[in-house]
Amino acid sequence: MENNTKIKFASAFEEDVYTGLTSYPKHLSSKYFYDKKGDKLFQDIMNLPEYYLTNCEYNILANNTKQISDAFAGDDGFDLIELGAGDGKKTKLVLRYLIDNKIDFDYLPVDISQNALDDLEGSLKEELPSLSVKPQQGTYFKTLERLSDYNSRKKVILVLGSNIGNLLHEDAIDFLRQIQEAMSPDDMLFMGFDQKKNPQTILDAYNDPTGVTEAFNKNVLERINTEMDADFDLDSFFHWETYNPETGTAKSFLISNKKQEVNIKNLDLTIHFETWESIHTEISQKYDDMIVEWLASQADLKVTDSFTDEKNFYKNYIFRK
Ligand code: AVI
Repeated sequence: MENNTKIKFASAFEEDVYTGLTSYPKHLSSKYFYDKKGDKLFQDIMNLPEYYLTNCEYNILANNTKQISDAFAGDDGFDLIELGAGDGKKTKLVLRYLIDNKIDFDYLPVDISQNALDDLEGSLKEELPSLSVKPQQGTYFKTLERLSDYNSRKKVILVLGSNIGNLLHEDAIDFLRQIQEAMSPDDMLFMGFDQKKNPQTILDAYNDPTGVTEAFNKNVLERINTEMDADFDLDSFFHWETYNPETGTAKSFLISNKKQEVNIKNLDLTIHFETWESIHTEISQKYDDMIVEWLASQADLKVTDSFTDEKNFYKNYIFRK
């Protein structure tokens, strides 16, 4: 372990790059995939035929709209808080049903990016003009804390896309616990979890032949090049995916195809790579009911219902306190 306590870093990204690339084995966090280009690449991934997650979750919401919306609404009004709303394509199924059935609710999409919220609000104004939208710019947990007694009525917290899968179990429990702490006894959490399945289906989803996933993975190197004045040669790294069916963990790596040195000027750092040396960049955890129930219990939550698609590829669970 390197001692980097005396180095002044301009950002958490710089510090994480320093720590990750001076560790053995090397690692970088997938949270740094996402800038303007990374967001666009992820949109492209969601349209890939191999990336079944988005379609499965859309189908679950489309085939169970009434049951899910009725569970959200209960007998009185409520508020729907969505963490990381994206383009809202899936959520609009539920929003439309709630409006058509004259349910009293506000929709509060939460995102760190004001741009993403502005785009979503624009499309909602056009498609669902009578919807009451209250966009919330900020981090998930600061916003949840701030909203803990918004309208002082039931809250439903929505987290779609199996984003929890990009966290190690320990961090996933932390994530669930922070949500649990912001919930009142009547509140509900509705969250998507990609399921364990044929390992080949999973490998294919993270290994598309068009190379979009590879470009997405390499975007972290591209960001280091532009934001830290580094000289990663993107052609001398390739994307590699593994899946462990026992643990349900898919892992993405970037592998150096030659012995090389990379300079990161802003960190005053030269990194040496051996031929075939890896940088671990992402985990995409796959689940089954036992793992989800274990995570929930660790966070003092209970699974009370779930919805799946006909192939059991993906599942959305309802949690209560
Ligand atoms: C955002 N997250 C749930 C995606 C996943 O499936 O792990 C990110 C992704 N990485 C490669 N393809 C998609």
